Amino acid sequence: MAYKKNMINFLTTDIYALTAEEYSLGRNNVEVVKQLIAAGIKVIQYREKEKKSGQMYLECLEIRELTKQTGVTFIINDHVDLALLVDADGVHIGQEDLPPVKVRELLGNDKILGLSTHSPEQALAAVSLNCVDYIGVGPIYATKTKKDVCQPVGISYLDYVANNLAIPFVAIGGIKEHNIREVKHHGAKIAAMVTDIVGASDISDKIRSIRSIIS
Ligand code: 3NM
Repeated sequence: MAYKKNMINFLTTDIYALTAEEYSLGRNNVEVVKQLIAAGIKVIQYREKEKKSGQMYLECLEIRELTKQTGVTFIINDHVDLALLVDADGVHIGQEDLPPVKVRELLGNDKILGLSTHSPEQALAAVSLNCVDYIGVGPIYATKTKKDVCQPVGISYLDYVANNLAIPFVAIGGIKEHNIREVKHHGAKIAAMVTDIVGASDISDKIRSIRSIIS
């Protein structure tokens, strides 16, 4: 599948940051996004499992405005309706969400569609659908952030994807400053991170410090 124009940030970024207000030390999602953008993050996913859709809509509208002004790619977790309403750049879904082909029908061809995968079989299935732009590969390490996720699949699954598949992928799950070097070493160009970043007292310092390790 040819890469879309709005995949450029994806193909050139190092860190993919996700929101998680409960771990954000009292800062709200919008404040965290402002700090992520100020720190030079180019791809941000809004991930919110607790809030009502009305509140999520208002937050996403604000985040869309901030990301549009700064050329940051804005992906919304799960909620295709929200992504369409605020004109986000794309949607990220999990294995138990609507079938990717159906989500693609709703999204149209210009928006990015990401799919979480947790095994070689799921990765191969994602590729064969021919409608998914990138896959999540994880959880690489143990994580408490995703409540329903399987046991860590470890570095071996990352190796499999890095060595066998051509689809863009992001490594995710338990990735932190102290282990990101290993993830990069095993072929992940993009590391998706939640708590290590949004839970940092100084988000900018944290990102600088992660980048000094992987650059
Ligand atoms: N998806 P943290 S693991 C949102 O394996 C998510 O698909 C995963 O959070 C997957 O960086 C995960 O705090 C949580 O460990 C990642």
